[in-house]
Amino acid sequence: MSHCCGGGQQTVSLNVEGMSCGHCKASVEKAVSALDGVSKVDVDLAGKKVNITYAPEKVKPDAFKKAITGQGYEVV
Ligand SMILES: [Cu+2]
Repeated sequence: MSHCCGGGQQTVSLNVEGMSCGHCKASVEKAVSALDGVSKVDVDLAGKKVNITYAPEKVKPDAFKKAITGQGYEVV
């Protein structure tokens, strides 16, 4: 089975502590969007949330947590 334009996208919302400015936002977005299967990363600084759209057959939410903690932020 194959799709020409990516079926089965999923979205997850993570609560992340420690993001305080545009630089933090950019670091998190860059680290997560570098993962294979991630199509969209949306950081909400005020809400301390990171919304990620991804292909579940390619990447698991565990990888997002690792990428974010690897940048020095805490996933709660
Ligand atoms: Cu910052």
